[in-house]
Amino acid sequence: MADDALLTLYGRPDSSAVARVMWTIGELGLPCRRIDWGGAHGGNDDPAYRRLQPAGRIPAVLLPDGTPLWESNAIIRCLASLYDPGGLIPVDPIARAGAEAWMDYAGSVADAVSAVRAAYKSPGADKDRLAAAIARAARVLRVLDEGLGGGGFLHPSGFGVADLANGVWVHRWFRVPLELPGLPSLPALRAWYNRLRERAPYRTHVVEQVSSGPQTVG
Ligand SMILES: N[C@@H](CCC(=O)N[C@@H](CS)C(=O)NCC(=O)O)C(=O)O
Repeated sequence: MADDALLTLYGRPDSSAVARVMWTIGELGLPCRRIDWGGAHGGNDDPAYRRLQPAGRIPAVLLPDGTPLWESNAIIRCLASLYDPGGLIPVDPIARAGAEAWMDYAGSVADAVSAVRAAYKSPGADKDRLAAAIARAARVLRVLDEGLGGGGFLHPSGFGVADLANGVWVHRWFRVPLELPGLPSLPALRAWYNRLRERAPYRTHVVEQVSSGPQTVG
């Protein structure tokens, strides 16, 4: 590799998991070569790729020394720890666990937002299924809304891994069609989303890549 500070990422840019890792790399200002992989590009089952990413999913990342990383949140934690300890990720174990709790909670956010998207995109969009999915998402997202309180970011130490793990799903949430019935009011979450949108790496890797086309019901 010509540039020994270069990261390599395998993955298509419109994947939510790829987007949050690219966003992290952008926040860290690290040079990165992204190779289109997965989706229409294929390659997931190449034996050489499976050695980097045992599940055949995207993304996979190679550190400058060739060490492979997989699972987006593990990659985010590792890059933050290597390149910005005490910044994007707390060093103190208790503070770190607090930030990582929000990272783990992103799994619940992903499931809830995905269920709403699947319900409104399904042909004929079943009203009961949609109402149940929206009610569940409202409960899950209210935890973020209340966690954010008056402002700032998800973890008291400031912008970091907690935000990086959740930001793509909240973007997807605020892209759902406004005509869906029963959408909750989430003022603190909306304000946080607006603060994220002020960050150039978020706009480049999340807003412009993920769910960027029209979102329609049915
Ligand atoms: N938990 C994994 C999820 C990885 C995953 O499911 N990625 C999806 C895209 S978001 C994927 O590989 N889909 C198949 C493909 O795009 O080829 C992570 O966060 O890295």
